[in-house]
Amino acid sequence: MKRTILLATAATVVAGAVAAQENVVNVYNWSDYIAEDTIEKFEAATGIKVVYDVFDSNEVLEAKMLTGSSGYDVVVPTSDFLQRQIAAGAYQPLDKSKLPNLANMDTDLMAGAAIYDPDNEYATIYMWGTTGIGYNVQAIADRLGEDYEVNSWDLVFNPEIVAKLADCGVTMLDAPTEIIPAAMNYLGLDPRSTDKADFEAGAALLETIRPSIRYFHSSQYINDLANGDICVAVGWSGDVFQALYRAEEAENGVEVGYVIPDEGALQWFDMMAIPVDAPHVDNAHTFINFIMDAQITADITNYVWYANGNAASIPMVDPDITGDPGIFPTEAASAKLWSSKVYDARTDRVVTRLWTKVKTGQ
Ligand code: N2P
Repeated sequence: MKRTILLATAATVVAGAVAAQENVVNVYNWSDYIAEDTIEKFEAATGIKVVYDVFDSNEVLEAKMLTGSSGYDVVVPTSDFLQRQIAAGAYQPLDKSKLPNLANMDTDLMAGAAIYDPDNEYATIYMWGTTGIGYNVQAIADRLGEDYEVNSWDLVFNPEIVAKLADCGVTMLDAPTEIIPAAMNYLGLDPRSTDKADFEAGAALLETIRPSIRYFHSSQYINDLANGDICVAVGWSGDVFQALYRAEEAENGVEVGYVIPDEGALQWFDMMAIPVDAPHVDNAHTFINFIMDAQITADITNYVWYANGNAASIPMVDPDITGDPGIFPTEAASAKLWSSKVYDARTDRVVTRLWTKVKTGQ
């Protein structure tokens, strides 16, 4: 308290200099994406205070990064968005001499991330996952029969099937660059295509099923699935597992499942990066290096049920997690995953316009 007052007074004199000296790191991460004790442990280990904000949309983060002066020191864009933001000059190169824990990272996964960020110059992997289908096991069995196997995008993209589920609540992420390509893939088109006609075809399919969709939102579905308030969510792997776990904890009888459909799904990488105008660059490096500690990353994966890119952490990850094909896909499933593709500004406008149409149902 005393310190805050002191800073506030000094700030009126030399705002910039004081801000630079504040022992703070401003972190902007996805919601439901860190262990309960990570921040506490970081503060205890380093004496640096964490100011932690959350978002649930790459578009929201991107708007802040492209505007600049966000005040954030560490942010976590998905790799395709990262690529476009690097090109726009939104980030500063990592000072790898301050990141000894880079040695813990999985070289294959980092090579994958380097497709978006050559030589991993600007970012390192935080967590990765897939965009698949979360569902309420009993609600599906009640509506489609005990023998119905949930293993296909039919569940949400076949208009007749999804119509049978509309009453129990079907939701989708508000993530146009993930959902439209999933619809394109279902139609047999390349999910990485940037052809306008392909986007239009994907969006047309989404418009067909739109009457069966309760909402488009990227974080609300965790609690709703856990509570049995919805029965299907096109969502992110770890979030669905968090719903499963919350339902188990609540002992409310809701059984949640997650599937990477047989037709394939998006595999994405979320990356830690430092904005070009970050006020606390040293602290940002200290934070990123701390997260890459093997035990700290293992703790995060064990809490949020997302796979990570930290090879040294894997022995400390719960075998139930490393052994779950929904989190660490089998080789056969991996072969069907696609990676996200960066869109140029024009393509992005096409996708945004189509998405607005899908969402509003007009
Ligand atoms: C965590 C969502 C992170 C994954 N709630 C989105 N890339």
